[in-house]
Amino acid sequence: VGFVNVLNASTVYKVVPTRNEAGRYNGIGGLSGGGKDVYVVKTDNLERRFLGIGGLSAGATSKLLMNYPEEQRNQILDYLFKPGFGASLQMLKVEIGGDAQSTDGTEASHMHYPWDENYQRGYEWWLMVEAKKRNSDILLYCLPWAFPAWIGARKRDPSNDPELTASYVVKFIQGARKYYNLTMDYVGIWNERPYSSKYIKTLRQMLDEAGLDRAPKIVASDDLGWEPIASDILADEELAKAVDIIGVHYPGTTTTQKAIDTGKPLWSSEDYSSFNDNVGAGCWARILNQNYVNGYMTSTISWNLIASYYEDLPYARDGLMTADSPWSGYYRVDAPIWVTAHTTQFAWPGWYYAPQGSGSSLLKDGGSMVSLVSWDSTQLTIVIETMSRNHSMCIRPYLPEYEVRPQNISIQLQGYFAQLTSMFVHYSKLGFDGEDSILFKDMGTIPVVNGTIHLSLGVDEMYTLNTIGGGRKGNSSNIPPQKPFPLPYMDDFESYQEFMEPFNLAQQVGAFEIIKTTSSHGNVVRQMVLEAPIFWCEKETSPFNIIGNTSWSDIYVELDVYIGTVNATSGAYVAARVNKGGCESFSAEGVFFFIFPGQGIIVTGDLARTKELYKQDMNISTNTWYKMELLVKDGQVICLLNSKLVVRIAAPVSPAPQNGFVALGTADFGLADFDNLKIADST
Ligand code: 147
Repeated sequence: VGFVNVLNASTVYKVVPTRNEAGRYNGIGGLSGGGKDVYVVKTDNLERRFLGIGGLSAGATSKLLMNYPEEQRNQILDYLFKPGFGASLQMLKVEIGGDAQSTDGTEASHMHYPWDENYQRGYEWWLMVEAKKRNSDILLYCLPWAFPAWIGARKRDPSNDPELTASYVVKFIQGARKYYNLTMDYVGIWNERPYSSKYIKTLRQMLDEAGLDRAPKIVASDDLGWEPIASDILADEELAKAVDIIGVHYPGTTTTQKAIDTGKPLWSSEDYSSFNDNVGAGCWARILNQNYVNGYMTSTISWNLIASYYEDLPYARDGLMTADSPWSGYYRVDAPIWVTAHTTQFAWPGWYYAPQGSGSSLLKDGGSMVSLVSWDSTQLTIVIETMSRNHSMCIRPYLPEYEVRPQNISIQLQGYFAQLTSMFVHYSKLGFDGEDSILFKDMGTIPVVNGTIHLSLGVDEMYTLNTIGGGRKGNSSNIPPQKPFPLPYMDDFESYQEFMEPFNLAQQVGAFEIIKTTSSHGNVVRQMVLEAPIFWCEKETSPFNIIGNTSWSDIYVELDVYIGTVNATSGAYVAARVNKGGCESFSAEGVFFFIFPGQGIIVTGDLARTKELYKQDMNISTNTWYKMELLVKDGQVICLLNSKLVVRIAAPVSPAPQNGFVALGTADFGLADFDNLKIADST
């Protein structure tokens, strides 16, 4: 059972793990000769500091996480954040909710209205607290995708009134501190949307004057290119002072001379967004190394942190791991977690990258290596990846053709590290075409002889050579089996704390939160948004909240609905067979049963109400609870209002969706209350 396979009589060692042993590398001495390709690691001229690997919770990607049974929830959080256990993430970036759709749902704003301020909404606060509990050093970074309408001061543009927008962002940062003792390390501008230099400078000034004991650094501009931010920084001294870090999205591992000339740290502040199978893991391994090797980037953040949204929403499973089944407790620890561990369990923010050509470089026969040195220059970590092109494509940008071949390499340590006699080894090989993967395997040590290490690298492999030791592959047992969304399903919302979002209702437009009332209804779910927000998506229609399973076809839904008179919506609905969410929500189709006080009822085939299936004038009152029932069964749509049959029509036929989520919501931005949701199969 060899972990060390002597390829030829002399020298080159291939770490060949077998699947069932504990894998101690039995360091064989007497190395000479070695790989034809020699990589020199020089650590005397260190410049750029590694600033950590992060995960991004935004666009409602963590929606379903909070509702996991406590045991599994803790296990999942450990895989993400607990040092020396799993991904051991060093940075957590979160959305500053803006009451608007931001990819897989809407995240609530801390200020729905100018007169409103609330730090109990959503799940980002909770997530940050859980991350900090596990790693008090984790760095926090926040960024808005969208803004409530009032932020634009009568324009749909957060740059229109810089002081107003900055005070809104500063409040979020102060609230984090005041209510959760969380210190924001970094703050961004507006995700993938235009910035104004004026706003960035105003934000810098207001952060500095906000009485924070440590004001966050500004990252700009979280957009898809290095321009115009790099040129703007070069041309404007005051802007250069305000911006601490240039953060770019999906850089394809490259940067520009202008970006380098700014002298700022360069980050890939959003990257990955790839399905988390082994190809996704290959993508992540390649960009984690090559964002530095090719593009000088010293931090890379994964969108998303964890795929905790209904799988049929956009960008299914584009997270480091998957937890989208809270009702069963089932989750998956996907390979990107162990790819992350290859760096994060052996190097920390503040360490230095060895410069390109002196320990960080592309490998001659494909792949790359980076060398990281501790702040005091006593520890060395070398991360190597050899991901082939077809096994490491990311969602974007296009990946040019390249070859990776098995190769023998020699790594020559110079200076202080030349005296090492061995280094610890962790190893992964991503399996394809039915082959098993080996993930984050402890291989013991590899000999260093005369400062030289010989390695025989295969394809789609990772090695972490390190002096620090440790490295632990956390393992939580008892992952429950996956089950479909349970039926019958009932929620009277009484178990929630006020201002929370109902757990399984994945809001796509609008913000729905638990409000305590003194009526016999007790807790209700209230749609809170009064005015169309400053969208992140191209457009939004009516507040829209989905739940359940897209395989549902014949289904029964029951819901109590109340529409008042002050700031109220004009109508409200329950729906079935709903086929869309995310930025496409405006075009969602299904069967929608609406009531409009003072008007009557309609049944439509879409959320936007362009496909009317039935209409009837009827006396419906404001300030009154109605029980709405929608049954889709055997080719019929049946609606009841206060237990009275009001609609019986043929169900729309294909191409109208024949299956989909259940949904509820309001006809326009405005208040409505919902209670006693029941979903059952149609029998
Ligand atoms: C990014 C967003 O910033 C994320 O919130 C999330 O939506 C992510 C999903 O992949 O995508 O936005 C992008 C949308 C489109 C492109 C790039 C980023 N694009 O077409 O190049």
